[in-house]
Amino acid sequence: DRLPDLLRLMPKAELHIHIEGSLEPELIFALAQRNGIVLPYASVDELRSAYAFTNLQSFLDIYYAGASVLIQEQDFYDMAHAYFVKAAADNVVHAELFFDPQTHTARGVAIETVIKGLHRACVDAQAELGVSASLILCFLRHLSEEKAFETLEQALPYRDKFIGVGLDSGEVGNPPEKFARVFARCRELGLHLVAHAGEEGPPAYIWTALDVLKVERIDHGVQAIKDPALMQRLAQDRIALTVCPLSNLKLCVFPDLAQHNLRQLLDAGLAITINSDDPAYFGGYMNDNFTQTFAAVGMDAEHAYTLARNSFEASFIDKATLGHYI
Ligand code: ES4
Ligand code: ZN
Repeated sequence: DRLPDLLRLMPKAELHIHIEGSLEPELIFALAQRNGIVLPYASVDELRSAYAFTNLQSFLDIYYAGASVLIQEQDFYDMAHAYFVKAAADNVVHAELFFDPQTHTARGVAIETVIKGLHRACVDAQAELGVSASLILCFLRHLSEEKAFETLEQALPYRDKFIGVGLDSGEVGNPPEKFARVFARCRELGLHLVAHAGEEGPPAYIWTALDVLKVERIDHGVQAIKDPALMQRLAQDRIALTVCPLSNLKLCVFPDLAQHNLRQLLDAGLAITINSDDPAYFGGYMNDNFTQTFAAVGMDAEHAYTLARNSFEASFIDKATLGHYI
């Protein structure tokens, strides 16, 4: 069976990766030691054994705790560099990385430290690994829109170092329209716009992400299947969904991978992509997501080709460069 080899070897783009979610337990411990931080876990194995999640919030609690070891610019560089090495090994040739500045500024880390470390890793990824990479700044939706505006202000001196903004963290109770004004401002600034919607939240959140925030892609979006009119809208406008199968499995959005709806969404003509979300926490990088999902839902080489092409078409790569990939 040559399908797993095709999945591993085909060039692909990753459009949904929280860089703080690529922090492996070993690196968490190494950075804690480097920065003199005492973790509430005795060992790497003890930390990893805490990775048993029941929903999004149970994961976010441990994900924000893990990110607390990131202090210096070099810490952010080392985290992103480790991700790019894994991405290159999976034949990811382009990646758009989410980062959560508020997770760090709330602890007294300057946004300059965050952005400079991550951006330098993106520059080196191209030179050393042939991976093109850009950054997308995410606002934490459990915090206020006022806090999002403050974060945008702090980031604007580094406007040339990120290509867009997104919306992440706890979804239910924090609908996209809570961030209508700050997204309108980002749109005026010429930033690309994306938002998590329909991961745990209802189809209504996908509608308002599109119609109020005017996002170009939906992160997750798997709950769209409950709303036929929304399915039609997503198909007609070629709105990409950045789906993360192993994430959905680990956060109990689906009871097992065989019941994931990705194949139904793809066969309905939606612009589906496969992504890793938080690979250090969900047990797999890009090729793990591809091989396990294909085995579970029974897709073929044509699905593989469509998913790879979708990943480039849904990316924010400029039109001229896109022609090198598709
Ligand atoms: C996230 Cl899986 C997921 N959902 C929402 N926000 C997030 N931040 C990091 N991972
Ligand atoms: Zn995500």
